[in-house]
Amino acid sequence: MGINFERMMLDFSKIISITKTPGNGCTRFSYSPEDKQARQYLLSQMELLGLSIKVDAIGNIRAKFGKEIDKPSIMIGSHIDTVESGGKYDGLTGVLAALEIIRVLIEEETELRHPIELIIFAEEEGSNFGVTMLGSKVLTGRYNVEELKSIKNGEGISVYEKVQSFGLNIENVENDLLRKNEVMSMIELHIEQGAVLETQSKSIGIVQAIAGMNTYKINLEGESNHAGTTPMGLRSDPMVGAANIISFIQQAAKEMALPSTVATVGKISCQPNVPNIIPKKVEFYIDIRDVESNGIEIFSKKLKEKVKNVSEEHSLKNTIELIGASNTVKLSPRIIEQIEEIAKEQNYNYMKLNSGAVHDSAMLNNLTEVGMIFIPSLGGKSHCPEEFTSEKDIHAGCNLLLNVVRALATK
Ligand code: HGY
Ligand code: MN
Ligand code: MN
Ligand code: MN
Repeated sequence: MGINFERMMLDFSKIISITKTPGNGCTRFSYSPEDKQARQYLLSQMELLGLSIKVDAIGNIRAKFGKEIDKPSIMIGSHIDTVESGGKYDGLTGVLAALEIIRVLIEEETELRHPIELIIFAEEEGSNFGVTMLGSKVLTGRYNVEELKSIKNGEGISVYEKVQSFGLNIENVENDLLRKNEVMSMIELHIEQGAVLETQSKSIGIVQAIAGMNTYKINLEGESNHAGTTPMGLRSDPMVGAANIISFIQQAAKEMALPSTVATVGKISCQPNVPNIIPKKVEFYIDIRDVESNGIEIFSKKLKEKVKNVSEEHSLKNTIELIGASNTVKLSPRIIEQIEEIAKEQNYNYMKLNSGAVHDSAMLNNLTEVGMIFIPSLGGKSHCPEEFTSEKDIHAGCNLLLNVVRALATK
């Protein structure tokens, strides 16, 4: 018996309608009213199934079922938070697949030797604070309560305050850490968010490695002055410095780093941000990724050198803050083999590939065996309203995950 696809699509249409930007993609930040509404719906579905539910200190939702509930679980799930005006499928597909798979396993009364655990990670996108995978990083002990008081959003509100005001008990972080023996394996179904499967005409991707990622916040400070009366030779203009560094980033990622290195500046701000004033400060974020473990280090070294040289040339003060970091993660050979065995048996049209996007399951890699299944993204587009994955591919990916979970849970 496969999943009940119509039932899953009912969940899907409910959740994608919960967005702050109707008509312009999905905007559902963690700890927002939209998040609360989506959580209420999903928690009510979990209660209907009689799952034992826990919402942890940072807002990860964990829901388990199975006779021997305290044995190491098979964990499936993803995230429901989005970027600003993001797509419908990023994260949500993996969560709804997990919910539907649990429904099917309960209905068919499969004899399970391990409990199945649905997880919905909080703040995967980092849309509030710029730190991706915050929920899974806190779950796995990468941030403590004190540090959560120092990570702040653009309005100066800390993670601690935001999560507390969402009604969670953030002080409980240390008690809610994931322990080594809790999870036997974690498998995340996710859209590829790239164009490899599509160009290779494959419907399933078995992920080998997940890119590492460094997020830097760069602040350049010069001298604000009158735009009309200040001679060009007497300026220390941080916007010119930023422009130099940003164009270098593109060139360096293309020509001076590893072929697998990518780098993006997707967020920039300027003070006082007035057309007839030479800026005082310019702040921008750099997202650097690579599936090769030394790629980020090679790039970061060149970046720091460039920031230093440009600051000297334009008499600017600079700060470079590493606000988020995650290593390249090679996924579990046992889980990859299990997925491939079933994909072969059931004639899925699959290939193995790496993930340029980061994913929560990578954060659990030192505590359990991790695998990921990708399904195609039309035109490789993601993190935008045009993001699309066909129902046929979603259905195939869910059924593959269901059969992998059955195999792992009955061993
Ligand atoms: O940015 C990412 O790779 C993920 O979608 N948060
Ligand atoms: Mn995602
Ligand atoms: Mn994403
Ligand atoms: Mn993810």
